[in-house]
Amino acid sequence: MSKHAIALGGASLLLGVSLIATQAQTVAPTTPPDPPTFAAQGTPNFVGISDIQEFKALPEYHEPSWVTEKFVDTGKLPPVAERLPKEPLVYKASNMADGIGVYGDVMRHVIGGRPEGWNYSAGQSQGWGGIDIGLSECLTRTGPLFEVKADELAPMPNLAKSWDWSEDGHELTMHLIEGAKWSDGEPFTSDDVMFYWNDEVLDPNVTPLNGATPETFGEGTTLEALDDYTIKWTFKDVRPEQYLYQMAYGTFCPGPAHLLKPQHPKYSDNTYEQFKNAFPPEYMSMPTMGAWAPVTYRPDDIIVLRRNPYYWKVDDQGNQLPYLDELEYRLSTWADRDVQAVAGTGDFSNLEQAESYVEALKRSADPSAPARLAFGARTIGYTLYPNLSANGWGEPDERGQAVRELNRNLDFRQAVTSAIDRQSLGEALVKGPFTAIYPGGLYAGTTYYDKDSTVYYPFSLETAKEHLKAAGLEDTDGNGLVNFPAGTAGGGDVEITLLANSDYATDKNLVEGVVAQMERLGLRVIPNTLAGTQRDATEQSGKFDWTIRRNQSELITVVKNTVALAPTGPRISWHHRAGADDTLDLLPWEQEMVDVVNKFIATNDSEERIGLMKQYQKLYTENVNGIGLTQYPGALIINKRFANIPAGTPIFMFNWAEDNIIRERVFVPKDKQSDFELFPQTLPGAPGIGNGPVS
Ligand code: BQZ
Repeated sequence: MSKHAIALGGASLLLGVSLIATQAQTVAPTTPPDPPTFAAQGTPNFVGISDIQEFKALPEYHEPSWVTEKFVDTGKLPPVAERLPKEPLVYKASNMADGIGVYGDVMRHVIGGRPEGWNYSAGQSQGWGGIDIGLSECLTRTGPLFEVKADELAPMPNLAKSWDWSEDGHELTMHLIEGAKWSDGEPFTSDDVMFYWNDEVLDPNVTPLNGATPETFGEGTTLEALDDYTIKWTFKDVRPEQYLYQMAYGTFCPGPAHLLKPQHPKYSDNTYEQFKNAFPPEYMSMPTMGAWAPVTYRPDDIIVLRRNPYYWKVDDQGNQLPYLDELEYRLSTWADRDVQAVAGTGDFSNLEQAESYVEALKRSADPSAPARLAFGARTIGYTLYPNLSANGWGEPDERGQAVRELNRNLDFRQAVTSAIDRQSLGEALVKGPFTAIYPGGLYAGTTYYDKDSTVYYPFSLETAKEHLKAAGLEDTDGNGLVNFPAGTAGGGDVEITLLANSDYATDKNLVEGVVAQMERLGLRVIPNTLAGTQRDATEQSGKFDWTIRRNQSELITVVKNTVALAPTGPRISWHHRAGADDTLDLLPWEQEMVDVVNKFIATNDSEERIGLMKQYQKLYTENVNGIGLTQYPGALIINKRFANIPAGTPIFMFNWAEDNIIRERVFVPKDKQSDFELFPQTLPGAPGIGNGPVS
């Protein structure tokens, strides 16, 4: 490896350049081209968190009249004031786009996943598409932060309504919402929080959905309950405020301990598998702190949820939320979600598959179209990740191990990224100003992105082939494909498996593009496209050579899921986890990335943070930690009868739009209300197999 200073467009960058033959017409790394201007992007009304919500007791509370008549007056439920906590979470009407709402109606979601069961905190998926987001209330909240002013950006209080740091900054005392209840009327207390921490996060036999591990909250961090409504964290770092983002969706959303604990192997004769499957999809009214609870499930057909009578949030007129009485999740495909939302037979979609853009735009342009479509920022991005573990993660065979060694070779990764024609990958998805050339790393257009710190290897097959040679790969049998060196995997053609999600046309489209472009380079790539949950499990087990993934929040926001920016723990990184001996065999530049990320978490100085993320971006893109494929904006499609949809809502940033729009305060004006509800004027019944809605 040697270092050169090269003038690039006036910016000088110190670059690690391999000793590839300079006589071939090779192209040197540069900074990436700017993304095409995308004028259609909506803009949020930036506010402070205190403009959105507060916690306080109100003089009076209200509920839908049919709840009073059919449930309270008949003694089936206590009065609303007794069902609410001492100080409910109060949403301020001044921050609601259409103000105080009215009760009634249903939001009809369509989803591409399928429920495995209701045990989220033991790792079961409910089918995605907003169903787990709605059922899982967490200590803090981040979805709505897309509309929070940068200088006031911090996780929003949620189940934890306030917190204080100790003088020395190592202890964080959190005050939980007091007197709140689960949807079956049982009290929510620190027991629920401590069961999640002690018996799920800290228990190596349990992996909550969305993968919380002890390191997610900082190595050596402890948590204890001081009383029913007070918990105390103790951190090694001083005031690592970063971890408050980890206490939001998807990593600190406690489940109902009063039902889960009796099923846990520590407190029963169950195995861990029996514990995980103790609440199958047929089990109805699984207690939730969310606004709606499941009342009906028909396999491959539909899940229906009805309003939670114990929901602990109100508007500032004292109306108990949610406004919508019912949520439906049609079990179909993600592509069908777009079609139904545009057609008006469904009510909501995150338009995220670029292939559907032109048709969706055409259909929703018609003034009489049932749904409105609004683009947000370019926050949908795909990256190809090489598996960087060479010490056993995923138990690779001889061929697999040889590919791991190649993945850990810089020239090999430079060959792959230089052979990626991102322009044509993007155009194969959708023509027009949507897709941007994305080298990998932090996204252009986001807070911590710095163009001059971003190393881009332009598309050049010649350069790629030079890198491949420098990595020691030649086509020794003349069939157009390079071979492993003699003595490695039988000197056969280099074959690489590529894991991807078969639930999305975009993922499959990108796989086709990568396979064709790698063939040109002389690499045989074999697709392994699996349905969502299977794909996720295969990736988490390390059983892949390469994986294509739609990136999560960390590469957009940096502050959300920061720990996942590098292998900061044995089971955190998407593409480099601990091997059989529980150790991580990090490459030197990976260790530098880990150090930079840990420094970022340990400081709250904004200047220092900006500097650290420049270092991170340089390390990531120069060393090709991941191979960016494309980046484009998504669009929110919502039926026009719904009100209180915040302006400029991105479909994805800190979280998905199902969280970002704050569904519990979305409503349908009386004169626009439909008769689509399947179980009007009913509430969730008692938890149990087959228990339907009650009236
Ligand atoms: C949004 C999201 C809400 C998961 C899932 C799905 C899983 C992944 C990812 C998205 C779906 C929708 O994404 O595509 O628009 O509704 O659910 O949770 O891809 O397979 O594991 O990370 O969020």
